[in-house]
Amino acid sequence: SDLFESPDYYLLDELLTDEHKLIRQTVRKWVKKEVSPIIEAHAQKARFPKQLLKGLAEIGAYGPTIPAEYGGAGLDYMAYGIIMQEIERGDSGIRSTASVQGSLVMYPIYAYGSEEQKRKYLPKLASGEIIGCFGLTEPDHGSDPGSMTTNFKDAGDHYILNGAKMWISNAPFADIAIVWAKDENGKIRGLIAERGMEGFSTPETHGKWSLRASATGELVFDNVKIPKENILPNIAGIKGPLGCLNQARYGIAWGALGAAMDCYDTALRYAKERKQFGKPIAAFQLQQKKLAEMITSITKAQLLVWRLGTLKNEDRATPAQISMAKRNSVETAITIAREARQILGGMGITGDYPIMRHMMNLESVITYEGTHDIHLLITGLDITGQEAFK
Ligand code: TGC
Ligand code: FAD
Repeated sequence: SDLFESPDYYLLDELLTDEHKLIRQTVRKWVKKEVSPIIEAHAQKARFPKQLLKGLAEIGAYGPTIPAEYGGAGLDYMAYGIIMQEIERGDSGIRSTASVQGSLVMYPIYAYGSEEQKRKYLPKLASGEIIGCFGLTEPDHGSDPGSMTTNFKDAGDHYILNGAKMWISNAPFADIAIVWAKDENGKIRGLIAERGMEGFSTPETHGKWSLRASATGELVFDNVKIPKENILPNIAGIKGPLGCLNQARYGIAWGALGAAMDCYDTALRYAKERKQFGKPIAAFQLQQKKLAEMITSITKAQLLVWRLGTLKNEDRATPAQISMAKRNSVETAITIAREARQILGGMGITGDYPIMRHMMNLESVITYEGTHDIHLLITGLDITGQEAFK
C-alpha cells in the first residue's frame, strides 16, 4: 500500500502508533500527487511552487505541535518528524517552507508571544492564509548570530528598526517576518515585521545551485516603524532565536532522512533494472557495497531520530542531542545522495531522477540551521566542557 518504498530494516514501524502511520500515509500521498510531478520543473526554473502553500496547510505541515486552540494540530514530536520526513522525500525546499512556518514563525509566537499575538497570527499561519519567514542571519554574521548589528530604538509609541538580514527562506513572498534585532542596550529581541511597512523590502537572492525550488531573499529595514505591540514580550537574548532553531533542527534531523530514503529507493530500483556485462548492476559487489552501506546508515539514523523524538515528547531532548542528530542525518543523506548518483551513471545527473536535485539541496541543508562544523563544535563543547567556537 505504500506509495514510496519505505526502508524499515529494523521494523521501526512497530514503534509508531496507528495515528503516526496514518499521518505518514496522508502526507506521503500528498507528496506523491502534488510535489513529485512538478518539483523538478520548478527546481530547474528556480521557481517556488506557490500552489503548494495551501496543500501544506491542509496536511497539517504548519506547526503540527501547536495546540488546536491556536489552529495547530496538537500532535506530538514524532508526528512532526514524520511529516517533515515525508515532505523532504519530495524536496528539501518544500520542507524548508514548512520548517520555517512551523518552527521558526509559529513556534516563537507561541512560545514567546503575547496572548493577543497568538490569537492574531497563529490560526492564519496554521491555515496558510499568511506565510512567515525568520530573520536571524546577516551578511556579516552567520554562524555567530549573537554579533548581529540589526537594531531598533524606542521612538515613543513605536520602535524604529534598521539593518539587514540575508539568506532568508520564504522572504520574497512572506507576509510577516520574525526579526531578531538588538535594542539600545544590545539585548536581542524578536519583532514581528509586516510586508507593506514603509522602509521594509525583501529582495530575492538569485543564482542558487541548491534549494532552487525554495525562494530565498534578504530582509532590508530602513527606518521601519514597528508598532510596540509587535515585539515578542516574553524573551530576550540569543537564547530566543536559538530556542526556535532547536525545533527546526529537530525537524531537519527527520527530514533529511526523507531525501536519503528517496535516493536509496531510486538507486536500488535502478540497480536491479539496469544491466551491464549481461547482468543487473545490482549483482556487482561494488554496487552492493554502496547499497548495503546506504541502508545501514539510514537504519542507524532512523533509530537516532526515533529515540530523539521520544526524548522530545518527554521534553528531555537537549540542544546538543538535537545538534548531533541534525548533523548525522544530513551527513547520512548527502553521502547517500552522492553514492546513489554514481549508481545511476550518466542518468544520475539528469532531472529524470530526483537524486541530483536532492544532492544539491542537501548542500544548503548541511549549511543552514547551523553548519556541519558548528554542530560538531556543539557536541565537542558538550562532551569536553571546552568551548572551541571563539
Ligand atoms: P552561547 O554563549 O553558547 O549561549 C547563549 C545563551 O543561549 C543558550 N543556548 C541555547 N538555548 C536554547 N537552545 C539552544 N540551542 C541554545 N544554545 C545556546 C545558552 O544556554 C545561553 O543561555 P544563557 O541563559 O546562559 O544566556 O551562545 P553563542 O552566541 O556563543 O552561540 C553558540 C552557537 C555558535 C552554538 C550558536 O550561535 C549557533 O547555534 N550558531 C549557528 C547559527 C544558526 O544555526 N543559524 C541558523 C539561522 S536560521 C536558518 O538557517 C533557517 S534555514 C530554515 C530552512 O529553510 O529550513
Ligand atoms: P559562516 O558563518 O561565514 O561560515 C563559513 C564557514 O566557516 C563554514 O564552513 C562554517 O562552518 C565555518 N565556521 C564559522 N565559524 C566557525 C568556528 N567558530 N569554528 C570553525 N569553523 C567555523 N538564515 C536565517 O536566519 N533564516 C533563514 O530562513 C535561512 N535560510 C537559509 C536558506 C538557505 C538556502 C541558506 C544557504 C541559508 C539560510 N540561512 C537562513 C542562513 C544559514 O543559517 C547560514 O548560512 C549559516 O548559519 C552559516 O552562516 P554563513 O553562511 O554566514 O557562514
